Amino acid sequence: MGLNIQNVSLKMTAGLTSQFPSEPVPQIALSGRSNVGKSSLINTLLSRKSLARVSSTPGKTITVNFYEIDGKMFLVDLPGYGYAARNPADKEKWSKLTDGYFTNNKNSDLIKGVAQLIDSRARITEADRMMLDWMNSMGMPYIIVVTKIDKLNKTERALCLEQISSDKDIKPMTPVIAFSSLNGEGKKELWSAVASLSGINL
Ligand SMILES: Nc1nc2c(ncn2[C@@H]2O[C@H](COP(=O)(O)OP(=O)(O)O)[C@@H](O)[C@H]2O)c(=O)[nH]1
Ligand SMILES: [Mg+2]
Repeated sequence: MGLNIQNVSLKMTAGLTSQFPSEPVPQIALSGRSNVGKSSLINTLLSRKSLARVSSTPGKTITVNFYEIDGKMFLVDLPGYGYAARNPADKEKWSKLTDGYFTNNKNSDLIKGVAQLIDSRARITEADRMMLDWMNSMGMPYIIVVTKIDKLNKTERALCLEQISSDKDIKPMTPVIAFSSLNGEGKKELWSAVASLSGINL
């Protein structure tokens, strides 16, 4: 019964779409720009210090990382986008992998939803909007996770969450979760949302 989150492993670090695992379990993808706090969120969610690599310099390797949880689901760490210094070859690889994950994937029916990460200070970027547009048009279920919320004071935080919740590109009623990997805020809410998207019992 339930999900044993002690039982977790990095099942595959895929640089090619052919390496995507095909276990018949639900997948929840994590999307966001480089440095938004995706790796930190994975570590926080799975109560691990360094399962996912956290870096102060935006990611060098472009891979899709599949974390298997208790043999029952995958959390899928998509490559971060929007890193300005990226060269054309990297951009190409990013598109190929991300596109390959969502649209050219024989297991795409296993993708039950996306956690879209938005930096509480940077707010919604153009690249975020492209992703939101795409999910809206595809009818892909998603939730919004506002990261690094510890960096805002009370007033800033209220304004930030209000602005994001009422943003025109975010579907009405979409869950918006304030999250901090620093102090663990939002971890419980995020797990509930992930469970509900994937149809898993916690
Ligand atoms: N204050 C604060 N810093 C964070 C938080 N999450 C991530 N960071 C920092 O943001 C930087 C990028 O984090 P990382 O998890 O590697 O982001 P990724 O590129 O999206 O995987 C690192 O310096 C982290 O320590 C958070 O919740 N609060
Ligand atoms: Mg990362």
